[in-house]
Amino acid sequence: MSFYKKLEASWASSKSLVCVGLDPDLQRIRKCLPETDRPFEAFGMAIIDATAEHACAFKPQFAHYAAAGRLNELKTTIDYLRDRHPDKLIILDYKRGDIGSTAAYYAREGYEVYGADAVTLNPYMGGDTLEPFAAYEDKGAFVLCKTSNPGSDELQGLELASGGPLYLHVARRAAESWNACRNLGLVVGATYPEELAKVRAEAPDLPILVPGIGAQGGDLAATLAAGANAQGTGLLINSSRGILYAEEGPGFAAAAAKAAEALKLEIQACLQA
Ligand code: OMP
Repeated sequence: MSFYKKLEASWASSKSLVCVGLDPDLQRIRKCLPETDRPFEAFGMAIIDATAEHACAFKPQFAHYAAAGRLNELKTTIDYLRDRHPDKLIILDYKRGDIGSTAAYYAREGYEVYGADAVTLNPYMGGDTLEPFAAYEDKGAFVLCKTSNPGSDELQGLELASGGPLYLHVARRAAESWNACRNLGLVVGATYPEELAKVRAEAPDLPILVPGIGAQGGDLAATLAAGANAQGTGLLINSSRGILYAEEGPGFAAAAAKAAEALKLEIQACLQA
């Protein structure tokens, strides 16, 4: 199944735009699950089972597992997610970007070793660095466009001599020449809804992954008004800490389920308004 079809199917079956970010943090997990020798795996599986009903996608964040020396738990968590919840999109957030010959290895890592349906990429080395990823026709890639962090304007907002900011140039490229294989999406932070509206105008059909809701204080209503399409989809609204650590204690999974459901319902209410 093509990446866009899989994404459409995950929106349709879940009736949700929620993407649950898996950003495990050992200190916080220990308060939830004090006694386990595979804490990232146990925590991830519990969160997945508790929130799957309310989510179209999960986004494991590579550095959180790598920095803790727990990449084997990233792999088993992704395997579990694919086996138990095959209709959910798995986005491996590793923000790679390198010369094409090396990028081919990163693509193999993300899609074949970890089995992700999609990855996040940094496109600022140029379109040739995306090609090894696009060659996996059933897989997808979300390219950073206008990121959620406070300093994202420093480079992404630079005005080009040809007119308009750099991030809009990236949006146009991703919608057109970079997207020959029809498997790209964009990343735009919920902390920049005005910019999201401009990106949506340049890339009306691209799926957009939107982090920044919850812990980063992004504006959900403005995000949906700026980026949702006529069908009420087109976006994956990510929340990581806001769901994972809704409660840091034995009731963490139930609290995460509640937080994911609340986000799903708030999205539905905004879309209906
Ligand atoms: P919370 O702020 O806890 O919801 O986490 C946001 C997640 O999205 C983190 O894993 C970030 O690495 C990721 N992210 C951003 O926060 N901002 C961006 O612009 C892009 C990403 C991303 O690519 O996922």
